[in-house]
Amino acid sequence: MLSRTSHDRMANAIRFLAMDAVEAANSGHPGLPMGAADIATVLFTKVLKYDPTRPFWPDRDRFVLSAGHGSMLLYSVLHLAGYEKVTIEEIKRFRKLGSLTPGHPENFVTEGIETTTGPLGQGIATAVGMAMAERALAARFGKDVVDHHTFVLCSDGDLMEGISQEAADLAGHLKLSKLIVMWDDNGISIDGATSISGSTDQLARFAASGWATTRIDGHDPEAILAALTAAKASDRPTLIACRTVIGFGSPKKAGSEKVHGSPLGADEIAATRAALGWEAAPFEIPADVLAGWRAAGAAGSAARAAWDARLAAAPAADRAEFERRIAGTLPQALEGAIVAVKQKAVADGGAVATRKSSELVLDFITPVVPEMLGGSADLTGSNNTKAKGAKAITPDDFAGSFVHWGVREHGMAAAMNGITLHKGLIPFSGGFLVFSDYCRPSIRLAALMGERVIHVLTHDSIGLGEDGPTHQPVEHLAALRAIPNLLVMRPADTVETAECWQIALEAEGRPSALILSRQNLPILRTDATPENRSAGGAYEIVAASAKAQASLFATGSEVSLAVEAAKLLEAQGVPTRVVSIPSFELFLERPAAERAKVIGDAPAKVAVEAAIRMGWDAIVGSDAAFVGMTSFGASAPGKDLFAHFGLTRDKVAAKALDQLRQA
Ligand SMILES: Cc1ncc(C[n+]2csc(CCOP(=O)(O)OP(=O)(O)O)c2C)c(N)n1
Repeated sequence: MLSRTSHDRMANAIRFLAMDAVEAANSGHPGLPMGAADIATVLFTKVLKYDPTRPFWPDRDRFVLSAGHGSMLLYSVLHLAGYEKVTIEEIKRFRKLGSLTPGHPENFVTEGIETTTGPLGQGIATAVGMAMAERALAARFGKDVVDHHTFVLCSDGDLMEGISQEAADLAGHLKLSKLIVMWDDNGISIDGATSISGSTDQLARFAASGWATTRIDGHDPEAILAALTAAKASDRPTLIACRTVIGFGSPKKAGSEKVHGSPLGADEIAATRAALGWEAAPFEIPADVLAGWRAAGAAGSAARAAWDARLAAAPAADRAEFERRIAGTLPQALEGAIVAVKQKAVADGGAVATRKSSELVLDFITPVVPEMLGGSADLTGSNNTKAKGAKAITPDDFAGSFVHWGVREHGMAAAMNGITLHKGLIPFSGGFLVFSDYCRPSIRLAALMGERVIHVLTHDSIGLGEDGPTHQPVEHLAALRAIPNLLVMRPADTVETAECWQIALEAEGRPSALILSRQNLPILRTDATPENRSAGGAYEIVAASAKAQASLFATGSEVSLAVEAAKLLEAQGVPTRVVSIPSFELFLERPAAERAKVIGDAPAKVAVEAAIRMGWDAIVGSDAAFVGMTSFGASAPGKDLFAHFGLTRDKVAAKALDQLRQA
């Protein structure tokens, strides 16, 4: 047991690194690191299982700083504990361009950071996914290989966000007993005391969702250790309310919102040095303190070495499979399964909704890609994301491959990020496209982090019909296409759906959204070969009978509409080609010359998509005509709506003829 003096000095090292780095950057958030330094010190010196020399050791405990604004807490701890890359120079470069110490923690920048946080509420919900992944992988590979905890430090703001309720609800229901949340209960947010905007009994709220809860003095190391020890033994997830003082140690600013998000100023830092008895200069760590920290960091290597030995002793096939999954490499059999779906689709013929096509794809690929973990936000029968034979995960049995997320789109999307960040599983969800808005903050983070999560978003346009405009996406395709690094794919038939699934799975460094129809669509592609024609983002799906006078461009359900319009135009003597564009992003990433070839030089160009035009000009040019939506939809059968809003073969053909006349 550390003496109280040693503990205090180790915690003060965090406080001064944070204070001095924020001062040097002239921006940042010193209040949280100063207030939560005792919690972090106990966690990282006595409880957390980690090895700074192996930041990606698969069975390390995960630590998520949900309150990302407190990033200097993490950087200080990583530096002190001995993460090699987080040098004192990097701490001095806090918030500078290209540093390993950005304003908010970014896992893809700094080793030792488990997830990117900053948008409040995301971290706690992402951690739920990490804890789920741990359970699922332990069920598959056994406790010798997978047995770790997930710790979260969250703030008042994290708990004010609605997503925290979805996270709490999921974790409580699933009995994620290895999830431990420490709440930095300082009663202060940016506007002042939290009591000006809320009065929830957070412990009662979490208890109601099935959590163990406790309240401690967050500056008492023994109480912190006792609470964490009890939490590890609990059969439920645990919330520890740690009562702390924001900006602890600052004579004038402690306990006030003034220390939340601005530098303390030279005078106040000097006063804090005096108050805490800290004589070291900025960015200097007294030798005894650094030695204490480094010893704590080094202590984890024994557990890591023991784990290495256990993995080495595991049956060879299990070990190879575990390593493959952690590396994120796909099984070779995937390609064959994709071709098999295409062959079946072509042989069956007939019209199928792409959500059903997707289900068929899943029936073929999930048996050969066992790391896929599906789910739906209470729309399983509508999203068709449950493959044949897939078993649901239950609180007591995580051997399944499907998650009933409940009506919790946001919590689902954040937890999916945690599942993929954990490594070993590829999460895919089910939801309605219109409710992708509810997932958006988490999808955005997945795109920023470059994580392979796959969102299956069905009921993709007015084509869904009677449910009406509340359920009919109009602007959502454009909104999703606006997110950098997100692959938005809208396949036109079963063959394209299979190809888009293959692309999504192979896109290791980016999330995907598969946009699927509720209504049946005819099969257009009859080539069932290993070639993935969707991979280029756009391709000519129907050639013109002679030099093309018109090019029609469409995605998803409107490709068949364009094909009908092309027939009409051909019958009127206008050679017409059709280009299917399953993905804007993949198309726009191709060289300009290749794109120009696909777009072609026909004098008439018409794009058609049952959505707003935004985004299309970059593909077809602002001179092209567009047939789509300019308003919300309406409640009626889908076919009637297509006619009502002018998404018809005749209208598309007429637009092409108009263009030819003007040419
Ligand atoms: C979703 C979201 N909304 C708003 C913010 C801006 N913001 C950063 S910290 C914060 C609240 C600070 O209060 P608290 O969470 O208690 O942190 P503390 O003051 O204790 O450091 C807000 C509103 C954010 N980061 N994320």
